[in-house]
Amino acid sequence: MALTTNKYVNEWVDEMAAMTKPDKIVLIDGSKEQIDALRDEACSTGEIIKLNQELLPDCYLHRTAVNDVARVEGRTFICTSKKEDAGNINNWMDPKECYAKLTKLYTGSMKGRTMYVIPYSMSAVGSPFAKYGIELTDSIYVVLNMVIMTRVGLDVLKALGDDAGFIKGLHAKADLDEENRYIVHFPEDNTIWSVNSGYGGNVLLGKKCFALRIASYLGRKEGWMAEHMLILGIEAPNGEVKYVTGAFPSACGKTNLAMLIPPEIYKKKGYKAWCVGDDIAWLRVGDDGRLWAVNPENGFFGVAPGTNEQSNPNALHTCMKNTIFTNVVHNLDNDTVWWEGLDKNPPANAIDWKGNKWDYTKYDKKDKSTCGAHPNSRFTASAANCPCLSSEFNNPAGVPISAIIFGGRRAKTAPLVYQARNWQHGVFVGSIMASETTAAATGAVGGVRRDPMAMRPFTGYDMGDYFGHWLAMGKKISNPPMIFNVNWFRTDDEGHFIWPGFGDNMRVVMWILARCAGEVDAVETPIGFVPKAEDIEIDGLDITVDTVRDLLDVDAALWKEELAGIDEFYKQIGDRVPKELYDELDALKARLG
Ligand code: SAT
Ligand code: MN
Repeated sequence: MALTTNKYVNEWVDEMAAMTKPDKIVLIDGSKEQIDALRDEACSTGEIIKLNQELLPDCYLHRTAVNDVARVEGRTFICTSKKEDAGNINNWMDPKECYAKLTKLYTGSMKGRTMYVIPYSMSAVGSPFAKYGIELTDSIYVVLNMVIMTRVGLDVLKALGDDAGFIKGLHAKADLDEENRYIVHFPEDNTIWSVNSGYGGNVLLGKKCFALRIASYLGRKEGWMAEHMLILGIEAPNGEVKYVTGAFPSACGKTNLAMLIPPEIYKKKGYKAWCVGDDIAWLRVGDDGRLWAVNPENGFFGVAPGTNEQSNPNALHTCMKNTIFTNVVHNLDNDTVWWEGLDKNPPANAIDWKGNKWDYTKYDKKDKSTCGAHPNSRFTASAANCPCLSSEFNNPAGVPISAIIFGGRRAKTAPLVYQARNWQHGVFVGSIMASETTAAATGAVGGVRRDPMAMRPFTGYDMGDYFGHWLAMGKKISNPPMIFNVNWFRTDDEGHFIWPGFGDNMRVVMWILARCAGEVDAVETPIGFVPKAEDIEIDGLDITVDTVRDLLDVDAALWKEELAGIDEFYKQIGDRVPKELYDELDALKARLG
């Protein structure tokens, strides 16, 4: 019997099954009975571990293979027919060659296994933003995560109808062989293939693979944008809500900013903060000439370590039920979970992320190999669990964006906040983003790398063309958001963060919104507009206006050192970097003197 009523879906599933040879094919309808049964099956095989159902209802623990704990950028490819279209920043493989190479790896890889067919929607089914995908996978863990992270079910097939316009994702765990791990994208074929991994970002194909790499490609073609951005709403005491998006590299605090708790000074005046999204935004120009955003996801795949009652109580509460924890510590005494930075009571009787007995007394903050939880351990939790979820979360029209905020981890150069002079300059500001690397991708942690718009690992086409698309979008938005850059991570001479961060970042967002409303002045510097120190609210903080002044300082000498690096990076991207951005670079040079 045919699997669905859509012949394109059926033909493609048949073709993939002929290659991978699963014993069984199961359509995921998203029903509670089906998902419960899959969960039970995964528990019985040890793929997931059921946690204390009184303390953590419907929560489970999963451990990935030890060699499979983060996205693998070196093994991620964009396979366009012309190499130039993938650009110099992406890894490229010829599509024909890539299909052939991976076909060998997939062939027979699902023998003895079940192939699950997951119909899913990115953003609310039926929304003008919505795009549909089908992921084929032999991993129940993937099914259970996709059910949380996206909208899964038969209504997706219904909305797709007889159409061929769905994103075809194929995932096989195969042998989890690192040497043969590939995450490849064929934007011209709406296809994603992933093999030999079981880690979230590599295998939850709706997330980075579709909602960023493929979607960015589609967005350029169709005149919209797919960005690595959180979406945050700030509600004023009069009930009016203003929305901002924020682009930060992985593990730089997007989830924390997206779920912030307002500092006391704002709370008592009646301000509230609402989370629309913590990782990905799809943006379109509305009839009103503004930029409108939706979060295409339906859950959070957040970094666990450092999440606690102070840093992000909303995230903590979000993952206290119906959550899958990956690579955290298992507390055997009460069947709960733990991670570094959760609290000061590491469990004495525990298993670490590798599945070994863990001795917390040997834990050394400076030696990551002694951690109980992997630094990139994660929680997968439903957006609906989030105490500060915006009432607009499911609004098919999205929310109007007042400001776009770029940011990264910089110990010195970037000030706490600055505002771009206009859209074009803002695109330049985004394009020169740089950040110290984190554990979210394999590789060295802590070096500075250029990460334009936080999209370096996620742009499905040439980076120069991507900048060009930003400039082109600016021409279509008659009432564009203002563009800012923030840096929460400036350090003092001993390497301590100066700015308190977390919920107190709202103080900076409030200045940003005041600028958007034309309510506050700013000081012009060579890099853009910075606040007057006294305009950053510090009531309730133990830092002084002078410290804020230091945080806002623009060190011309450091910026002059940046110039050569920017030029070099543009050259590396290649000849599609728009002239406008070189003009901006020249103008910056001139302003720095
Ligand atoms: O691993 S994911 O790509 O899903 C998360 C991240 O790195 O931002
Ligand atoms: Mn991310």
